Amino acid sequence: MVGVTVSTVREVTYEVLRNLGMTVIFGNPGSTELPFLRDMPPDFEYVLGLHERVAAGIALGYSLGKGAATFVNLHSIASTGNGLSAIQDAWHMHVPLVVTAGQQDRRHLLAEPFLISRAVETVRPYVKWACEPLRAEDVPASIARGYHLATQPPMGPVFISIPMDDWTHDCQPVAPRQISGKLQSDPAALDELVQALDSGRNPALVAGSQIEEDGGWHAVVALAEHLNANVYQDPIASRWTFPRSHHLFRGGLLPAQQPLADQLASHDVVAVLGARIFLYYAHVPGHTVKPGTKLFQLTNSPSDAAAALAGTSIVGNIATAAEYIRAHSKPRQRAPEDSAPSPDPRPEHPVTPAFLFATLNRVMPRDAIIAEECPSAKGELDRYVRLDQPGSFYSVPNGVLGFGLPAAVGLQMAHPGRRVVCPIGDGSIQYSVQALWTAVQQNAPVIVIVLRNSDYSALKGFCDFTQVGRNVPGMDIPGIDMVKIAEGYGIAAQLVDRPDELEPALRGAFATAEPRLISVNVAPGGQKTMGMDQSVHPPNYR
Ligand SMILES: Cc1ncc(C[n+]2csc(CCOP(=O)(O)OP(=O)(O)O)c2C)c(N)n1
Repeated sequence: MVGVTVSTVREVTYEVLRNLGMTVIFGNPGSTELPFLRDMPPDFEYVLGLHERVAAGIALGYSLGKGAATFVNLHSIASTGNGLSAIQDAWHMHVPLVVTAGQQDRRHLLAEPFLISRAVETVRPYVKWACEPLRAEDVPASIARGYHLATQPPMGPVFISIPMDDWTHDCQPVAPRQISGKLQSDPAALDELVQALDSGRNPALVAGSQIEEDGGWHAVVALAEHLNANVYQDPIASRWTFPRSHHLFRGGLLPAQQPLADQLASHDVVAVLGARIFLYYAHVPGHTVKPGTKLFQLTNSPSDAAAALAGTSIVGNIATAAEYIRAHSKPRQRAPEDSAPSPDPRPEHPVTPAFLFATLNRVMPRDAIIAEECPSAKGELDRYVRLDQPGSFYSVPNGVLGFGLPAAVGLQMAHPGRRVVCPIGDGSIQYSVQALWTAVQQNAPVIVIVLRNSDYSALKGFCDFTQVGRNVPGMDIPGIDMVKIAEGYGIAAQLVDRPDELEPALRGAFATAEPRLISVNVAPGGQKTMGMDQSVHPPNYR
């Protein structure tokens, strides 16, 4: 066209990313990405992860911390495969990652060259949209389209595969657009819930992770206080979405049918805000809730609404729904319930997880953030760590280890004014240990606390829980020196063996503005599986 300045796919893509606010690129490069990455504009930053699980996992933490979409650039199928578990985490956690990966040169794809990628097919079950644009000049608009899809509720990752010869093609600019994707629930359906709450004897709320996705923390606290209702956290919560020391908070629900129904048995109306009904782990059949209980679900996910096992589901934004219910329902009075504080754990040798978390809770700033992955010590963490601010807690969304450390680094990068703590098992840290290096390179002062019990305690606990027995291989991991490994990546590290060494080590870590790793020799845990023991009648796999 005469008189129109023609840019390249590469130039237009950088302009699209700039307009969408995605100027930090998380990745691990390969030959198929070099034509894009060369001469990166100076207003962009590249954050290198030494493994793609780590690069995409740090992006995930960054996205959670910023509450914004984040751009990831992986290498062909080689690194999309490696990064898949982080993409899966983003899928389950509703995190808007815009993931791209290089593809071989279009001109010889038919000949199946070295590094040819079937990444689109590989990631499809775990993304909202996966495509390889049919034409080179569609690449920037595909990234914009992916962004707009990723950021609409329920948010989630998208994937675009880009052949390496596309970047030099001519391309027209892509005009920036705005999309408002906030969906309001049907007021008639909310009125039904209001009526149930008004006529209920003892209603309860279940807080789920979507409360944070929808910016509903304060609206839900206000609703709970208005209703004077007990509040439970959803089972195996990937985010804490209610202040832990609030007088209405009653702890987490158990992840199995009958035990969960038993926990809620005293309530005649249960409103689940932003969670599935329900996320289970052990198969203990039973009712979803006690028969006769009126069960409601508010969710931003049509898929979760469709999959709920029981009750009435109302799709829409959680924050505005909570505000509507508060404005239309009757306030309730009732005498506060007593809840005995957990007893102070004693300093024992080896250190117990309970003592570790009680000490951490005493020492850490009240606005600290936890990104955790300590399977057998989860119960103690839950009991002793009390954080009351939004955005304080993140955990493995679907049981795939490797989430915790990269998420902690990304969260720390997103929140330079808050301190991120990563309590992590000596087994779990091995799945994404390279994130330590990025923490050092990015000056992200994350505090990593390794619970060193030299085994897979959670699995041993599960063996007992399900009566599989202990004659199972691969349960012990002796001889790992995390202090040396951390030092090898350039991070200051120290070993804690005795209980009296713990508090000074933690205080020392909080006093510096650098990343730190503290490896604590702890007593093996795993007496309970996600808070459950034989009393719940677990499945028997023997
Ligand atoms: C990627 C992945 N591999 C394996 C597992 C199975 N798994 C669940 S818990 C666990 C043990 C983790 O060990 P550690 O971090 O030391 O915690 P501990 O059980 O000792 O508390 C393993 C291997 C998993 N969930 N995810």
